[in-house]
Amino acid sequence: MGFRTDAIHAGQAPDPTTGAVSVPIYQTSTYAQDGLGQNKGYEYGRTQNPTRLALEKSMTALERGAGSSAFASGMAAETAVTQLLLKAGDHAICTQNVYGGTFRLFDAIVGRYGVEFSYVDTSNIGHVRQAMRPTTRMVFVETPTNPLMQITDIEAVAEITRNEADCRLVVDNTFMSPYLQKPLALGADIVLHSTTKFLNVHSDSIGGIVTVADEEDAERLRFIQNAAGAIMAPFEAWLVLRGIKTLPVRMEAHNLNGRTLARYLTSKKTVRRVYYPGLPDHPQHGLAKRQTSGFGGMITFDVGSLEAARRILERVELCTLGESLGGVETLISHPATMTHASIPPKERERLGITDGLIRLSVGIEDTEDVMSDLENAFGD
Ligand code: P1T
Repeated sequence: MGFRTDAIHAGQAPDPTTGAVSVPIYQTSTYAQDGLGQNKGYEYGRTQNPTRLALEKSMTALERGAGSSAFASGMAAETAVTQLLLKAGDHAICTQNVYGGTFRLFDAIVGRYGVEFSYVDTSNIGHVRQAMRPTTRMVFVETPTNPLMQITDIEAVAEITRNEADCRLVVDNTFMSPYLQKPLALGADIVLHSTTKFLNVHSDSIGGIVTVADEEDAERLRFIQNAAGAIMAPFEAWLVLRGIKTLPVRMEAHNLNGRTLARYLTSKKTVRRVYYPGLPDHPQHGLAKRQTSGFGGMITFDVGSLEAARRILERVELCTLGESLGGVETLISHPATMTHASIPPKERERLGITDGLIRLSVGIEDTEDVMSDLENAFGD
């Protein structure tokens, strides 16, 4: 089936009991069993839930994988991936300007269990090759990166990881969604999302999901999901299922608005630099064109100083100042003090996450309204 058909139907068949076209929210902690060892495939809510299962089937179809497991947040999904792939003595490579929470998880938690991380500019394939060690078990790539919108060539990294025993390529696909980018088709082994963003879209739930290419990984991940227990709740799964149905049409709208606003921002005197893969002067514009079927709605721009950024962030009215992204509403944020505050200031400076950086998650409102809100906030 085509992507748009799968977005509506995969995993979301009418309920066999009642015919309900919306997958019911199975709000239950346990299931009545017919006898000892006899059940309908459902024993306990942490282990199996039909609403969660529907979402997992939907995402397996959309990412073209072998299986998926849904978690309580994007961070819980990432934690499960580290539990799947890493143990003491292993080495892992991670894209250097990832979401601050990802860095915090690897640096402050997983690192304490005897796993060593190298933070690498994965948009430079030579750097990835150089960082590989015989003990490297995971290459974690975020593309585009949050917030600097750097693109990593997934196929080229897969070429490297494929030749290494037991090394998996993991792609955080949160910024693109499976509509715009399909990492497994490009050779990645594992793809994950914070479903909190484009998949859920209405900014009313927190969740995460992991889809894997390999059947054994899928089984092991289900084991981890049950054993460690950071499951997605049935209501959240239902909200994400609802969001997914309109993912294709929304991503087209984010895309269109993103391109228009990125071009507008390049025309502003106050804006020193615009980071958007859809602009011809983006260093990896060609790669983005090849690897994705659209550039999405995430734009980062630099206005030179904290004061200039503060002025704009405090003057916007339609754009909502807040963390998160991928909602129908335009969200505006300040990475240095918000999403990336957990990265030490020196490291932020080295990465280019300056105090003048503003991140825009372009929603699907009328573009002219968002533009005029920004125009008022710039005040020039
Ligand atoms: O917030 P949570 O659902 O746990 O997802 C974490 C996460 C993982 N990966 C990426 C690329 C992300 O952007 C995030 C969360 N990001 C934000 C909250 C933000 O405003 O950037």
